[in-house]
Amino acid sequence: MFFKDFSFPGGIGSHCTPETPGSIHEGGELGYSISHAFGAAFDNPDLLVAVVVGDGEAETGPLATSWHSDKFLNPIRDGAVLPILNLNGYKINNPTLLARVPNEELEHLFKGYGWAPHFVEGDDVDLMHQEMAGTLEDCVLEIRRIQEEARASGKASRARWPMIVLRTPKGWTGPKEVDGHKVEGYWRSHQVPLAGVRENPAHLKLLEDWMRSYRPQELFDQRGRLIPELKALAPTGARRMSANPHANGGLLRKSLRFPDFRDYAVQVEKPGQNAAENTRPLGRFLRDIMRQNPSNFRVFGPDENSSNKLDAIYEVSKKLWLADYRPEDADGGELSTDGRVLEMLSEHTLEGWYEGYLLSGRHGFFSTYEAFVHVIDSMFNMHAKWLAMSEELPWRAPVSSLNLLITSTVWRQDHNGFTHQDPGFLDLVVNKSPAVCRIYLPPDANTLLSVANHCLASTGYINVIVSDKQKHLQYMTMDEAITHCTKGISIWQKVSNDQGSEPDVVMACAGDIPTKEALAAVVLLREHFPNLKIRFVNVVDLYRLVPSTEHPHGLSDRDFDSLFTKDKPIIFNFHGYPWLIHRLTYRRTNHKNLHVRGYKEKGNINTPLDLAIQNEIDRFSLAIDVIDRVPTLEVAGAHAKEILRNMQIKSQNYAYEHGVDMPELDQWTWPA
Ligand SMILES: Cc1ncc(C[n+]2csc(CCOP(=O)(O)OP(=O)(O)O)c2C)c(N)n1
Ligand SMILES: [Mg+2]
Repeated sequence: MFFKDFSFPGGIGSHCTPETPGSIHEGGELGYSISHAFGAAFDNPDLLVAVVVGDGEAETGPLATSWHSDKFLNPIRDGAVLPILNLNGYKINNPTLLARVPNEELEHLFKGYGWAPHFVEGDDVDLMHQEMAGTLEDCVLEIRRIQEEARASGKASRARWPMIVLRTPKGWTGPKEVDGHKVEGYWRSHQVPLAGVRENPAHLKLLEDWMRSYRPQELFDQRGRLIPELKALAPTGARRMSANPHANGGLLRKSLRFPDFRDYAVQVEKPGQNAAENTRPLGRFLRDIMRQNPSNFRVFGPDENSSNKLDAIYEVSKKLWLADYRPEDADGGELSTDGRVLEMLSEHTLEGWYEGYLLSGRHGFFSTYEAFVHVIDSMFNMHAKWLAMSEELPWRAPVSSLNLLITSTVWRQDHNGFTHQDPGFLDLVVNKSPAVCRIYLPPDANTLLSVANHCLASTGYINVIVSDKQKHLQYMTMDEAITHCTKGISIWQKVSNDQGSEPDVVMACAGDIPTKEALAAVVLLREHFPNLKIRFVNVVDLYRLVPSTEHPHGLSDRDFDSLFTKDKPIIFNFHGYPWLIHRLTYRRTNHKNLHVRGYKEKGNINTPLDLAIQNEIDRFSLAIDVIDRVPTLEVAGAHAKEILRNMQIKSQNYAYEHGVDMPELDQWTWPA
């Protein structure tokens, strides 16, 4: 039964998949065993997380950078992590680098990362058990000593935590040789050392001998049950590895305590008149969440929380820093040995910590630059898969959602340029199970607050929120924002003039800058064509575009058709790559009339309007798009088109001459 369950079609996975009780780390994609372990240890003062690291895994980027996690472990309020680097010498097909350098070099390496390495080496099973047991004991005592000292003195400082380098043969105790090739102690032992057991009797015999070498008759009774004296060795209840509640974090999860997000609202008297930094009120909201949840909420960022205008958070909790301090750090450094904001320039390590923190039952928030969230593409993939599988397991209690704020976005890379323009993460997100992914593009500060409040309270999802950090026009009062976000997509009545009739065109948009340009386009069109009936639709919840049969947030076809019409032209101004909107809507009735603008990889050092013009998401291009697609304007609109084109040329020339956009265009507001 066991053999037909393990790694067998329809059975349980060969990795520590979500179906494996006691696991928070499948390890499918290698590289973040250590960061996951640290995530579990943070704010768990009594927890000791032992983590086995493959020597091949240790060559990956995420793992290599995660050794630095030791500088973020506060011995007073955090638990401990004991890494066990399994130097078995090989990967799938190659020796490992760390196994082929002298021990002295290894020792220097790990000391250099701040660890105190202990070596356990050999291949004599009985001796090795003793030696490993002794070393583990030394390490645990050392960990306790560090913790007791810090906790007694109340002074948190950097510690040289122990780690173990365990050098053993790969495929240890497996077949020594197969078909004349060395297997035990060589890469040939990786995963399936005997490939031909079905057709090759010699292989089958080797398999039998190998299995019998573990003397199952001494371990199991006639019916295949573990004998009572061995069973009695296992701990009981939550002490069992499989029943450890930290590895089924939803069981330990306590709901966040929330201040009322409405208290952080930006005052909006009239829509589209005043600008504000969209992320700044969110920073104040996060600050007070941190205040009310001092031991189970963390904020993560790759050196960017200030840059992303979330720095209000430091009023309540600083950035954890246990390494050396300099006098100048007192001047705006916002560092502290008991800070609860984690900043390190490794998106991998942050994401790993955050996942480990969530999977062991806590809450958090991660903000990162849009272009570089791609660094963790595959980690996002793995977590999404973990969540999707976990949803099918009734015994896994739901964990808090992973909330990812994507900011410093493509459209405002004024001095950074082309490398910082990449809104493609959303394309990746929509590949994943609709059961676990959400995408929000709030157009202003109040909608961002409403979305963030919703996301932080949720469980079981990855919530991706796209919002730029620069000053942007504010459109909605808090009440309007809540209504808009609740619907996820709506017609902006004050901007539309098709009430009671059919529109000539639908102007749709998603994202802060695209929304502003679409609004400005509506104003231009009104000037030139006062009778044109325009319906203005804004999308906050991107999955509203998808059919309801495909995503729980999807609109029914009937609702979609009534918003977007069955036959009128739709101009959709999108934050990301335009084809994503086609991908989400290709089955909708009016898809053939849908014309999407978005980022097309045109950019450099640009002013915001120049970048918009280059990618044709600007007000002039959108107005031209409308002229080209509304049948009555195709010919009549020629003169207006000329004027709009001239405006594009004029504003680009101005930008190249002065380095900024023409003030009247840059400071454009909705006509009062
Ligand atoms: C990031 C990543 N790259 C490649 C693989 C494919 N892969 C699976 S196992 C393995 C070798 C791992 O070697 P090691 O970490 O030393 O593990 P062990 O020797 O204990 O099997 C590789 C390359 C993977 N799972 N993840
Ligand atoms: Mg190995």
